[in-house]
Amino acid sequence: MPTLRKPMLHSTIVLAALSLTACSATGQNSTPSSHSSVLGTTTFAATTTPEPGESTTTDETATQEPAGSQDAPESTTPIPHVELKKTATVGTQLTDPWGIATLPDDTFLVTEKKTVAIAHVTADKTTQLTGAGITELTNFVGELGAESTDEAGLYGIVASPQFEQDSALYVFASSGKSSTVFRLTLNGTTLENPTAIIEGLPAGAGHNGGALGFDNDGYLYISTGDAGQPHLAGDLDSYAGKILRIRADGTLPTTNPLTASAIWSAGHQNVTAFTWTDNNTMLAVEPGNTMADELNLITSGANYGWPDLEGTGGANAYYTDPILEWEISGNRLDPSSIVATDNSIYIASYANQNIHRYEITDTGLGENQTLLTGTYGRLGSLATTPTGKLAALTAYTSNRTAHTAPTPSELQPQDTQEEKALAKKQKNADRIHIFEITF
Ligand SMILES: [Ca+2]
Repeated sequence: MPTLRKPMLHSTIVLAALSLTACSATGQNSTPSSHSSVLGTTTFAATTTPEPGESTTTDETATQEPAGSQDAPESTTPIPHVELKKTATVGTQLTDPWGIATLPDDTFLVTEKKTVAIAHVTADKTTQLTGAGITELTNFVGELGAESTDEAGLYGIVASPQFEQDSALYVFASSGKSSTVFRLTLNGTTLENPTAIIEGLPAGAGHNGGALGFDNDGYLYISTGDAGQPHLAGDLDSYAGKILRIRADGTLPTTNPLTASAIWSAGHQNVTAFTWTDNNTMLAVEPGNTMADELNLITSGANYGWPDLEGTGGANAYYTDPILEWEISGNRLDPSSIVATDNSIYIASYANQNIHRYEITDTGLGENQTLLTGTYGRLGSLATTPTGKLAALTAYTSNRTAHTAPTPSELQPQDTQEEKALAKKQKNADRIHIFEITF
């Protein structure tokens, strides 16, 4: 059995992210008044893999910092607040949308989870893709999913970093028994050349992960949930409850922490989304079980605690603490998505039906600004556009976190007043809302 040793860096990296001292090399003014030039000098450590025996520098003051409650990171200056000015709402007749990918021409591809469909959404129309790729996805979900649960279907979608050259897309599909990531090519309105680049991923009646994304170096990351078997999250012979890292062609990088394994990090219950800052720092969100929702800074070889631990408590032991957490018994977040742009991170919240923004400051993360509260109902996947806008998928009916509500057309006479109110509220649901970020 492979061993995922506690990396020497894995706890200090998290703390360094909240340390002022680690970024003083540029002599940058600590006033984060501009959003345009700070990302490259944030204190987030680059997510490089430490070599065996590599020495680490521990900042003594940093180790005194609390590293995990929502109000722990202190900002020395108020953050410049932003406004999200809606510029468009696109995407009609989407059914249970889950994943969103932005293409270089400023259009979107959206996965429809349960209908096993992919829609191309432009400013003026929504087109359902056809072709051998859709057939393959349908066969995979359908054949294996004969006994499937609501968790079978399509999840994350991401465009190749070289999309303009290779027209390639990556889609996470789950049958409820197992999951596969397919590579496909887009040709007009057809999806062609389906190829499984990693398959046999654990899946179950819930917690099937499904996030996909490329880091700034072109590696593909995949989140898998614990598939309803929490102990597997810490089992390094299982791909359940992990973040995986592979090359775009499906082969294994030589720089992963385990030999002959796609595992990049362990101890996750169900990472719903991840993103990278401009300096390639990886951040991931995952809803908790009974204790705490988490924002984690993901580093090679780290274990984030599930199922032994939720929230803080592991930084001095085997596990890596979150850099932010939200108590489930208090004001939980139930995070559905995260993107980093313009020197900020934006986290979509199912529970609060809003977006929480944190500026990336010299000291790590700044204050929290909440946006869109109560305006659009539950928010699903977020994406950034080539022109710097923020796109938010309102996926009110998604079973992504088991928060379901009927659409207006699904209402039955016996439905409660609460359900009717929910249905009315989601008139904006199952759309992509596009926002200009103004400072
Ligand atoms: Ca954790």
